[in-house]
Amino acid sequence: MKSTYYITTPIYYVNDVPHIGHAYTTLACDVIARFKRLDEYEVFFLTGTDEHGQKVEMAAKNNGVNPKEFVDKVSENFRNLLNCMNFSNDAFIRTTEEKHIKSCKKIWEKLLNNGNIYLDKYSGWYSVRDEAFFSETEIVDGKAPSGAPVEWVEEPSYFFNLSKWEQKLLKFYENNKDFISPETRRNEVISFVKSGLKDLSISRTSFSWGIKVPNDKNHIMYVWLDALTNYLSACEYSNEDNDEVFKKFWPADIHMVGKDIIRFHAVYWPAFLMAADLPLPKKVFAHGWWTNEGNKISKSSGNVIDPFQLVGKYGIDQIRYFLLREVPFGNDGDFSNSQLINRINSDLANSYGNLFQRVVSMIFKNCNETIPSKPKKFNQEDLMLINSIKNNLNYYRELIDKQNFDQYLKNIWIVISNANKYVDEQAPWALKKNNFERMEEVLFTLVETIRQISILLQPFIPNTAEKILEHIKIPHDKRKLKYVNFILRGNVKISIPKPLFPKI
Ligand code: ME8
Repeated sequence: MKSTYYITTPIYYVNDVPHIGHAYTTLACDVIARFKRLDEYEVFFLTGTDEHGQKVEMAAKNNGVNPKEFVDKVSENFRNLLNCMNFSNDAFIRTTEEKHIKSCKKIWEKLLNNGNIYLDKYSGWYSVRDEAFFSETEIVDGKAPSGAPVEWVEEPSYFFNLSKWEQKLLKFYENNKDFISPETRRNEVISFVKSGLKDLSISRTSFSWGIKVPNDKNHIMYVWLDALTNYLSACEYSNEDNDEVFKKFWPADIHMVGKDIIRFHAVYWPAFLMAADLPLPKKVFAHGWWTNEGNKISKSSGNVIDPFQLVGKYGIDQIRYFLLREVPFGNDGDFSNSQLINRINSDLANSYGNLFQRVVSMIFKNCNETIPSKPKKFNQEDLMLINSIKNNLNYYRELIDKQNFDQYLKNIWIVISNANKYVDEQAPWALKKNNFERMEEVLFTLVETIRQISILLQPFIPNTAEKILEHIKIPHDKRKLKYVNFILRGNVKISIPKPLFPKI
């Protein structure tokens, strides 16, 4: 039986337009999901939209439509992003779906029956933009720590007994060192929990756009309890007739989030799950924050980077490559057009694109349009190149499991650069005149190296990797990771290649 792998993105608030930050999180998940599929896992890759709450209700009102009409329309923007960036998600969950509503009610009842919910009154600060409650001590200059405006709220509310879970959470972090990544976020979360957890308000009564609390029709569920539960709903938590999918995929292997929402995923979510007697996800990774040429990205500053426009201008694989190569995953990053153009020209066009172009053109011109057959022998230089990826497959697996995308790409680009050097040193054009057989060995070694590189690049730049593998006639069913260890047979006809990455 195949191993399974369940990976999730945050579900995005529909009131926003999808921007580069949303594309970034989903891209990271897409790369991991594609890699795991290549490594023969049965993958469940989930994304979706967060459609309830005060923020969305207000946005609908400002647009003069009822919330349901509004969310039906704007959640479409996030579905369009999937095509635009070539994302391979297996499911798209909306929190207005029936099966999600059922899941939320189910988890609420579980928490209630386990004695973890009680009715009281909330009085304190609330930030609609963050959809979060804040105590007096957290308020900075009259605002939430994120800079969002806050309002004073006093209303009856159900509470979750979060304080009871403080020690259990700390113990869980201690026993599961990889649960929160990277390390800085882990430390941040641990010190937050150590500073003392207060019970959490989990219902609201002053607006109505949300899921009704099962035992009290005057309350709607706090939007974060509703939103986090999507990870259960999507794998059929509330399907009473069939629990196969849930058993197969839950707990999730990784929740990928931005650092802004780590507290919800690494504190509240595991506490809710413990309290509901459900297994905990294996990892929460909180990546860094993109700014635009040094400035915070926001709709109000009008500097939102539109992924649809970027992809239209530069190409899907170019943007996918840039986002994961430019900034070590986990760190903040600054988006700059000039850096993007540099990466496209130097890494993609001059290095990888050029390697493919020159090797395939030489074969086309000099070897009767046919990749030479596998040589009888390889010399030391050939083997160095051919084995550099083969011998390190487990290292690449490890880099993906650590979400270390830039290192993965850097390593591959070292091989690309070595392959380009090898072309210069072996000078196949000179061999053509005096040692045709050696020229064939050299060209074979190069195509074999390109094959391995392209198998490993499929998760990152799927369209281009596919074009290359097609071009050198690697059958579809021989593109999985394990086939890196096989070797090309050669002796297949090829056509003249077109440039893969036009220079900008
Ligand atoms: O928080 N840089 O949704 P959201 C990097 N609905 N990533 C960014 C970014 C930026 N500048 N801006 C946004 C919510 N993101 C909740 C989630 S989950 C159960 C509920 C990404 O639409 C990043 O992943 O505000 C961040 O965590 C997420 O978008 C926030 O999306």
